[in-house]
Amino acid sequence: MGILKDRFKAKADAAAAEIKEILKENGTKKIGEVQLSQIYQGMRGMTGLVTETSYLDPQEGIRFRGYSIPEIQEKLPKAKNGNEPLPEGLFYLILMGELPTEEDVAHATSIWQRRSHVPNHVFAAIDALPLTAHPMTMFVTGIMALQTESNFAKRYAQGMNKKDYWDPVFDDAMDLIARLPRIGAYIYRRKYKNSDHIQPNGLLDWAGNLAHMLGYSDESFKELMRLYMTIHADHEGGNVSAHTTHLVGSALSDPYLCLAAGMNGLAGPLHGLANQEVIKWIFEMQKELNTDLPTKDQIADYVQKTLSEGKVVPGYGHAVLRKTDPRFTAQMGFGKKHMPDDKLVQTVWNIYEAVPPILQSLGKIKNPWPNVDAHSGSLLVHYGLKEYEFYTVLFGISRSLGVMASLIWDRVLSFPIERPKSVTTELVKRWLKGEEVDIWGE
Ligand code: NMX
Ligand code: MLT
Repeated sequence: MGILKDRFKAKADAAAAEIKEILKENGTKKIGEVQLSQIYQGMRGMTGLVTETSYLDPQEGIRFRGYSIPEIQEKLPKAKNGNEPLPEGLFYLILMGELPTEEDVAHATSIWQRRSHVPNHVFAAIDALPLTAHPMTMFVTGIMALQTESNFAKRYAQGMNKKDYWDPVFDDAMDLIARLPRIGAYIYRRKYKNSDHIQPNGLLDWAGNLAHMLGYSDESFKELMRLYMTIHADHEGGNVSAHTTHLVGSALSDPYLCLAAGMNGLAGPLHGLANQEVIKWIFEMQKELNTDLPTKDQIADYVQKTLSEGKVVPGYGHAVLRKTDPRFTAQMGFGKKHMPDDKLVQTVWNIYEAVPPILQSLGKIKNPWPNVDAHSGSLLVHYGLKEYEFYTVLFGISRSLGVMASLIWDRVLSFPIERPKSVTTELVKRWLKGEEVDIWGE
């Protein structure tokens, strides 16, 4: 790992010097105004974070270090005989800020292969939960049990110079990423396959090995995992899982504690759990309408029913995006190539035609278009992975790439503890009356 770490440190030192200079010259420049409504309404549209790994353009969608999804699909190295980008390459790109060579990607694969051992007590901790526990509960329990292995926690306890924090955080991040596929697959096989576990294949790439351990040997399922793990990895810094990981890290909690916290956020139905909700919703619709290929009119009626019950249409809408999510489009491309006649996949495409005009007609939804979660489950079901409660674990394994790369940057740039000011409505009312109150926290 020395080569990667040394290269990273050289990049980070240069970036830190540049940021110092930028702040020296421009630190007092204003980048916007905060409206009262924004502090009550989820801080939408308020720039409050620096995240180096990716940037989300509301119209265009995500760019990883400047590269769009179609660009990374084209430019990132592939597996032998494969067409989809390897997530190792995406990790390298977002961490280092430059496209990897084939050799860089092979190096990342070998680091993760070597560090993938999961100690037995982690499996024992997961086994202590009832089989009825949600896979995300098992996943977070597994990550927390793995925290015993934290290099950062050990070195901090021994006493460490703050300049060195990034170094064990780097090690922990790589260890964690390496081990998560094993934990995820263990959960899947325990809950759904009678604990008939599959040993890792040390010759496979990170996502290919995940596919193998889940029990899906189809080569195109491996390809799906490579694409899935690449496109779910990062979505700039303000989404709940990334922001939570970053926030908890700012207290110098070790990467295991940070990732577990982030994954708890991902487990919410408005965030990552939406991928299970989409398939659950479609299965319920199929059952109620007694068809596995509902017409667009039937879908439209079902959407109206969902809305009239005061529920959200899962997989649609976004806090930042204002167009169809390019991650949806990438998965649609995979569906067209590998399974154009699959009825569930076709239903997802029919929903894509039926839903946006209905949501638009309500007049209050800022983005009527599909997000990443509207498509992912249907591709998994095609290969037989129908157990939708497991889907968010897959999202989480992928998201570890983005949030861990960002956490390394947070520490190498010495970002301080995150502590925004909050106010009470009482204070707001007094401020509105013109009283002299400390609304700005100065
Ligand atoms: N179905 C029904 N109502 C919706 C939807 C939807 N898909 N999306 C937004 N709304 C409602 C929203 O609940 C709010 O209603 P009200 O004023 O009555 O409280 C109103 O429209 C305005 O919301 P927006 O400002 O458009 O959206 P916001 O930024 O607050 O929320 C989401 C963004 C993603 C939480 C929201 O669109 C949603 O709940 N979508 C469905 C769940 C989902 O797919 N989440 C996955 C997001 C991606 N991910 O993986 O994390
Ligand atoms: C994500 O990938 O994190 C979601 O699209 C949610 C977000 O960006 O807010």
